[in-house]
Amino acid sequence: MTRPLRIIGVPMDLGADRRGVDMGPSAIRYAGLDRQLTDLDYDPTDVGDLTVARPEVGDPDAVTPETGRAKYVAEVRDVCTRLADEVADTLEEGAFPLVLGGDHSIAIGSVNGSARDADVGVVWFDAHADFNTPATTPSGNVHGMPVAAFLGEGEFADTDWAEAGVKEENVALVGIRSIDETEREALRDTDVSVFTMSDIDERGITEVTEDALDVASDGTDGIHVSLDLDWLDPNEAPGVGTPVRGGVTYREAHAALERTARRDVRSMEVVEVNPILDRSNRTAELAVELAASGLGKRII
Ligand code: B3U
Ligand code: MN
Ligand code: MN
Repeated sequence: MTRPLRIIGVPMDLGADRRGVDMGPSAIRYAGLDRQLTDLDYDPTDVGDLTVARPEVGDPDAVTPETGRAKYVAEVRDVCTRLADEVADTLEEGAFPLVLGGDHSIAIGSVNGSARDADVGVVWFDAHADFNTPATTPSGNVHGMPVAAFLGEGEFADTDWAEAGVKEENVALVGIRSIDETEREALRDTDVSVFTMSDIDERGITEVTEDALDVASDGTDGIHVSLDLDWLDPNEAPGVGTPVRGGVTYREAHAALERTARRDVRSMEVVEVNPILDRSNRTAELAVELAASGLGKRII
């Protein structure tokens, strides 16, 4: 039986410093997403891209008492609000939401949509912890804040668009190797599980991924999978805005997503593909392959 799935493109680059990540959804589609999904017995419907304001229109330096320093936060909020509706509608209609970024700020919308009518856990595959707030951010970029945002940290507390009602103890960050001192301190005060690259070195990707999936599954109705392509080593995924050496290998990434597919995944996003910085669409192709593994593709 084919399973209905919706592809939702979010050509967002307002949460990141480098232009080009707005072309991620096109590059991922061009890399053969639809065909992969059809081969996997999904029935994909591509709903197209959400409209995202051009950076020239917004005010990058807007600082308000509510938001502190968060570039283009009004525009990010607008996109995330619409994305949350789209993801929630998709789930309500019995389809699987697959969100294509765009920078990682869009996760605020995806997680809110996924968690609107259910208890959701989150597995966050990333080089970065994305746990800054407008008060701690070194860059002002909202793509460094989505985990703090959907957990309602700092200025995001009690917001109607950012805080998603997800429990800290159901959030697992995996593959982390670049973390700001303020993020480290803030994370120590939470129940978020942080699995670093050192953990993967010592215990292996399978064990670490299983632990992360247990965290996200414990007492929840399903898992939201957020895959930032800079999770991988830049040798594998050169087309990202903020590459960090020492990431997971091609095989480790597939192994992790294959384990993920065995669980109750209810929504997924692939983000931070930047075709301008890529080599022959390699990173977008990898995003397609890994999405397929996460959605149940097996070698045999
Ligand atoms: N932690 C830094 C850098 C960063 C976070 N996420 C990405 N880069 N992609 C920041 O700006 O918050
Ligand atoms: Mn990220
Ligand atoms: Mn990252």
